Amino acid sequence: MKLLQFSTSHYCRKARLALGFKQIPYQVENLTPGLHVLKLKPLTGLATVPVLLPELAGYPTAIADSSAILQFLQSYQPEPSYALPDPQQTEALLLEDWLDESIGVAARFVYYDFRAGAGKQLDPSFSSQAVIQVVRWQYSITPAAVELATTRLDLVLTVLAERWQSPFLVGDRLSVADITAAALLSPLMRIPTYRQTYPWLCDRIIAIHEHCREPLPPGLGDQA
Ligand SMILES: N[C@@H](CCC(=O)N[C@@H](CS)C(=O)NCC(=O)O)C(=O)O
Repeated sequence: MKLLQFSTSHYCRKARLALGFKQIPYQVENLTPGLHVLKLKPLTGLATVPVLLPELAGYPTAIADSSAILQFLQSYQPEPSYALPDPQQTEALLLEDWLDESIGVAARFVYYDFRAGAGKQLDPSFSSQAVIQVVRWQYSITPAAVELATTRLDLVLTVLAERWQSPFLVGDRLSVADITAAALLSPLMRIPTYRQTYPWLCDRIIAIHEHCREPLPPGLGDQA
């Protein structure tokens, strides 16, 4: 299988965590932001990564969207499973959707705002700051939007502070909710105030990356 990705994308991290959990061998192809559309549009009709190419006879050529990829992987190789019995699976899927549609976007806003301001010294090079400015323009990352995103993150972190007291967000084993939360909140690990205020979040993100045998995100472990 091949994963088309941006190496820094937290949605691509989600797909890699699922592949790692299932121990499915795969290759990655890192696309160039901007040019990615030329490759993706004809394949999927969409412009976003991750995209999984199963490269197997009898399977779809390309699967777009991280949630669709996780669903495909679960049906392609049921064990080890991140599916729960119903109604827990429905709850996990609802959490996944909320995290995908709202929290992943909020984390992106807060992260790029940090990288352009207080966190500029992480990489002040012209090329890095130029990419950050393009992303801020592309997604309309304005101060007002960052404020709304910060409020959204406060809500999710309040909910998770209670739910992640046990190792898993839903049920008694790892689900799509855990994989999604660990991936989509990982950009916050680059921001010292989040690391300091939410040490339990660092612990959960580390534990899930270890469970899925995926290298830790920047800000945690050796890459801090
Ligand atoms: N809902 C999608 C969101 C993926 C997404 O937003 N990917 C971003 C990178 S983090 C992307 O490809 N952006 C490029 C673009 O929108 O042209 C998923 O879960 O896969």
